[in-house]
Amino acid sequence: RIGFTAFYRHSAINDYLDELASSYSKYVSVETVGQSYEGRTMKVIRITNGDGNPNKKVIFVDAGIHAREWIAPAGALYIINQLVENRAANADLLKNFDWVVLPVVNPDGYEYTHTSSRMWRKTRSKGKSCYGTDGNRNFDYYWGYTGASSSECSDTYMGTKAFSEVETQVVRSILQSLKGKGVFYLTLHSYGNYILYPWGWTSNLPDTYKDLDEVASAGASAIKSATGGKFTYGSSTRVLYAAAGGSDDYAFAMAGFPISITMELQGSGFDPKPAQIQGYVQEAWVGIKAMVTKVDAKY
Ligand code: 0X9
Ligand code: ZN
Repeated sequence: RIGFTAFYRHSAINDYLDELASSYSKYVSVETVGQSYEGRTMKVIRITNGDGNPNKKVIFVDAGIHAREWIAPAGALYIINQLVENRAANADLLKNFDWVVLPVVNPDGYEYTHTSSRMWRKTRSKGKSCYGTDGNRNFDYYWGYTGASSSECSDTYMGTKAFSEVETQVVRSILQSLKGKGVFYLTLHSYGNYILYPWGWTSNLPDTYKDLDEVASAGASAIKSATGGKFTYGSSTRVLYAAAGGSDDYAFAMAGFPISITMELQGSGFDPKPAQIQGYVQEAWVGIKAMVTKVDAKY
């Protein structure tokens, strides 16, 4: 039904979620959480172990806020595939957590990279002279403070106001709805092999950076032992660059997620060959499992 040797279109991704909900109704439910600017249906899948406990901590994963980063939605699908279709092997990851996954935050941009312009990054909302806002500069925490552009045509355009985009509003609602239960927010991007934690808006470290660092480090070392792959981890400003208005800072500061991680999957570009998908998403999954195990021990 699903494989990891091709990239899927948005409608095929939605179909996969719906198929899982009907085949595994004891464990899985799918909910429509909004419509994109161009009207595409945005769906989240909620995965449980079926024990009926409504009070579990929640892990929220999203991907594809940047349109061209195709390996990120593939990584989200792999997570879903493993948690549902390889449930027995991953029982530990569902014992104390429910998982909520939004595999494509920016479906309009994602489709646009399939049909028109492979390197598109932003949403597709219409501006005065250009299209699109960088979703990962559009969250309301130090919005526009640094590393974001106020020029509409820039690839890192911050938008007309915080949460100007319907797609970032959807992520905000999910994050806010999980307040108090959400312990781990993971947002998948590519590329470059990074495991990043707040802050993105300042080079200062959060008070609890040791917890973040332990989780990130667990992810990186698990990958290192499994594949030899090297992931750099640290605060996103310190190891990458300063950029405010990201979803990770928002989840951490404004929605109470004690662990908030941006993972930049492997690759030497935005366009891995289909034959590389499986290896890259499997490697990410090794790191994610290790991070979740650490989160489980802490919260
Ligand atoms: O710049 C970004 O949004 C991310 N890198 S990417 O190459 N995928 O565009 C990094 C985001 C890190 N987090 C924050 N700066 N808040
Ligand atoms: Zn990105």
